[in-house]
Amino acid sequence: MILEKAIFQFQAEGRPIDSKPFGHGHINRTFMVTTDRQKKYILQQINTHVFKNPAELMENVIAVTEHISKKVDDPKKTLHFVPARGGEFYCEDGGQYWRCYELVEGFCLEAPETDGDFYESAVAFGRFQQQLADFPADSLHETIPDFHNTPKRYHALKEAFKKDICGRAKSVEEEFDFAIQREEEAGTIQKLLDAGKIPLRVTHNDTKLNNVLLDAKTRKALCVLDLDTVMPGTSLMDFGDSIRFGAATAAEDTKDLDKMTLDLHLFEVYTKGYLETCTTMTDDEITLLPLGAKTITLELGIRFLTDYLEGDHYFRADYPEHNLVRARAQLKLAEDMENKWSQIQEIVAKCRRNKNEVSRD
Ligand code: GN1
Ligand code: MG
Repeated sequence: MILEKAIFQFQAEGRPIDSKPFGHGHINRTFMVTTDRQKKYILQQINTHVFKNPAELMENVIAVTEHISKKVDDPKKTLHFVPARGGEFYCEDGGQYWRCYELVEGFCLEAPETDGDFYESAVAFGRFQQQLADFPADSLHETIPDFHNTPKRYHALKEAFKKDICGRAKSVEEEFDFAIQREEEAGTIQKLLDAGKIPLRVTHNDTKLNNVLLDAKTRKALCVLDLDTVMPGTSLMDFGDSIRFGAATAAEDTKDLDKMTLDLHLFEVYTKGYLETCTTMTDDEITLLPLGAKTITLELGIRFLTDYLEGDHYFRADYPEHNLVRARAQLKLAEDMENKWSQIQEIVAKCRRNKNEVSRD
């Protein structure tokens, strides 16, 4: 179904008069639509190659946003989806799935411009976790099975390396070896989760800074976007993914590896904001935060590497080596985290102490 037709399938206010591409997602196609009543909507085509069951995906999204909407004082603090003419929260035509939500005015950032911006993103994701602490995580569908199951991601990497369908394995031996040397440690969080030693929570699973909507005037957090991967999971990966993306000193796909390091100051800013807002974090979870950051960084590195080996069919690549460049940048960041390990741990300990002092006051 073409965009022009999809627009008319939803119970929006007014008739669509304009649409334009919106955002920087790697997976879905996103448009902003304006109607003749000056209402603005976000219309998205769900990528069914990645999300095999859009109906279940939308069930998750609606359940979670309705839960949150009962807890907020301002409608801008969560997303509001628009039903299609048939009453479902998506429409389907010829195997294509679309969904629509009301645009919340605000802005998203690719990199923090101030410490305050990054702090606010921690507040947004911490609040999200907190608001859903009483939501039954196991009632959610797994929209992408084993999404952050790091051992399974390793398995996929090894398979791709062995099969080498694009003849690229030889050129990535160094990156492959770096990842494999860390395989056991990178499986720790999944093992703890499987053993019930850390809690299963409702998690966002794509906690990049650019998925946080900030208020244009106050620059305070409004809400988090991109709820497609909301699933049962661990808060450690949510925390870690924010660090991986927002506390890095270079873009996710930088070619200049010397520029890719962990900014310890931003790490502290985020940790402080997250722990202050998400007060349901257990002691064990807090202790494991550094490992969360390192694990998700390695995991994304090996996902990019796997996709490169398999011929770039998952992540949209702007040029032939793009996924390799992305993989290298992530692995470099993981290495820098290792070099700064004791400082990272000290920061987490300090933020834990501050949080405990505040809650005792
Ligand atoms: C994908 O499309 P986007 O940018 O929201 C990916 C995330 C990765 C991210 C890397 C469903 O998210 O897991 O961390 O790219 N989403 C999915 O930028 O695979
Ligand atoms: Mg996403």
